[in-house]
Amino acid sequence: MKIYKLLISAVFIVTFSLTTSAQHDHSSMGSSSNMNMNMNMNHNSNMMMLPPKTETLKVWGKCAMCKARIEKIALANGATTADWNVKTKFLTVVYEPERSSLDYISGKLAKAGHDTGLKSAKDKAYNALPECCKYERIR
Ligand SMILES: [Cu+2]
Repeated sequence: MKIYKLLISAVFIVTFSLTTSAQHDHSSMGSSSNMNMNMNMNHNSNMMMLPPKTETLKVWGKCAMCKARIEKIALANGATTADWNVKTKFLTVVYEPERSSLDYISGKLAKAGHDTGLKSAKDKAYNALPECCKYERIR
């Protein structure tokens, strides 16, 4: 009778541990398939259009000519809207992440002689700016 009880409890323990490990397997499988689903969803949304990004970048410049130049460069390089504030020296751009980036626009501005918060212009590019545009360089 004692042996019988022991057997039952052994069976119970084995069943219990099997059940819990099965549950554990199940939940880990569940979470990994959830992860796959999320990854697929991200993948799908990457294939569709991501929402446009609005970002602000410091761009050194001086005058209305700078404003026209800076905004034109941003618009020519993927920005859908561009607004440079002559007082604050901040450029606000809206762009589609698939088509442009702040880094990319920044590089183009530096090439035209404008230092930015991300990239410094080469001296040659800065020197090529019209006299009225030669802003005070900070670096
Ligand atoms: Cu200027």
